[in-house]
Amino acid sequence: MSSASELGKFETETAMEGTVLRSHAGGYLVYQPELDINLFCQARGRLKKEQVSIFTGDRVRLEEVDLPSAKAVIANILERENLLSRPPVANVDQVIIVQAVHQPDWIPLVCDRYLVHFQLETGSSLPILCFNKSDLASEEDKKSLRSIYEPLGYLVTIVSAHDGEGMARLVNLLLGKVTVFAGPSGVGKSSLLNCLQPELRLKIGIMENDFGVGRHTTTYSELYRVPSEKLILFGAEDTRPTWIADTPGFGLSELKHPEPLDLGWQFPEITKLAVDCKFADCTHLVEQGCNVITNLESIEPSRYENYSIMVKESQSEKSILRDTSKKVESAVKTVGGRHNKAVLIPRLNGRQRSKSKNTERQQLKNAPHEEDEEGTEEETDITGDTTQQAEET
Ligand SMILES: Nc1nc2c(ncn2[C@@H]2O[C@H](COP(=O)(O)OP(=O)(O)OP(=O)(O)O)[C@@H](O)[C@H]2O)c(=O)[nH]1
Ligand SMILES: [Mg+2]
Ligand SMILES: [Zn+2]
Repeated sequence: MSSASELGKFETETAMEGTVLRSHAGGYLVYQPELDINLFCQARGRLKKEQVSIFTGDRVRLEEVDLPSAKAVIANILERENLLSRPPVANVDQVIIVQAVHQPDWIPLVCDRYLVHFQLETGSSLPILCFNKSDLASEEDKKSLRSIYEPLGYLVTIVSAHDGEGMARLVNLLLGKVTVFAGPSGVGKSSLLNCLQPELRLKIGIMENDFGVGRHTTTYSELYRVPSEKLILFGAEDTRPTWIADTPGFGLSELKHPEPLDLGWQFPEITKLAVDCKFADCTHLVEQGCNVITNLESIEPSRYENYSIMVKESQSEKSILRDTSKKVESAVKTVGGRHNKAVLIPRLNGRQRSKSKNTERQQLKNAPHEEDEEGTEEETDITGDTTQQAEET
């Protein structure tokens, strides 16, 4: 990469474009390909005022490029091809889900949760599965991982950032693409980038024991361009620009929560069988005439178990939501419906309600008799709305 001072004064009349590598000190680090330099950029005031979000991977139009200080202003964001919500990276060609075979031990349910999340995120393409730390894995481990996922159409790479095993195949998958490395913390996402490009010296977790691998060592998403000479070292046959986003490991609570009936479509083996189920809204869990249940022996047991767990979770989330909204409905009421100005306000209990003028008059008329506790009263609530309601006893 050239340094700004080497390039001297650069004619900046022509519009320049760049790629956002990451947020940086309240601004952004942007790579400009023609100059082959990184520029520290601030967003134009208008973008800030309009609260326009700028993400790693966004392509932007640059103005006021000042080479000596390597600074510029982001004038606009160019149209995005796509945007992942978690991790937030724009213009992504593919996602590689990185997991460790051991340290931390591979967990099938976690793997399937990540697959579902990224399939929902990307809509079309199947994510690639990358199992790292193969130096800690037995041949049996590797065979069993492949045997679960390859027959379903997933690309499986088994690699070691420590001894370089499998890296040539991984590099060929990366070539010419913008790839996001995503997955749990401590599985070696940053280590894989360091393996490809040792000069990056990315911070990696400290291996404390088999389980306590550094928690969230990487704290922000950053896009790195892998130089072609590095790719060639790993046997790449061409030199197309290759980008990798290293991202922080993220927790299960941040994964997408699909609807129960959408989950079947995220499991290719269930989708294939579901076309012959008796009911269109089959959950494939208990129904009579379910073609998935009839052919259960053709599905890898851990996959069906994970599918069932996710569907049941999603069903119970939905029923909790329904119950909560029922409780909310009975605890609030709508007032003032005109001009879309209806608002929800809490219903008051008897003790908190003030008596309406009519009720007060009625009570004076009836005095000195005791107030009839079973009677009705008009309730005036804090908004001044009057409603007829049975008095609570
Ligand atoms: N044995 C072995 N250990 C590895 C390998 N790759 C990474 N590690 C170790 O795993 C630990 C975590 O690696 P990181 O690269 O920080 O993991 P990460 O996925 O980037 O983690 P976060 O940034 O927290 O999301 C470090 O102690 C690495 O040395 C590998 O191929 N084999
Ligand atoms: Mg990391
Ligand atoms: Zn079914």
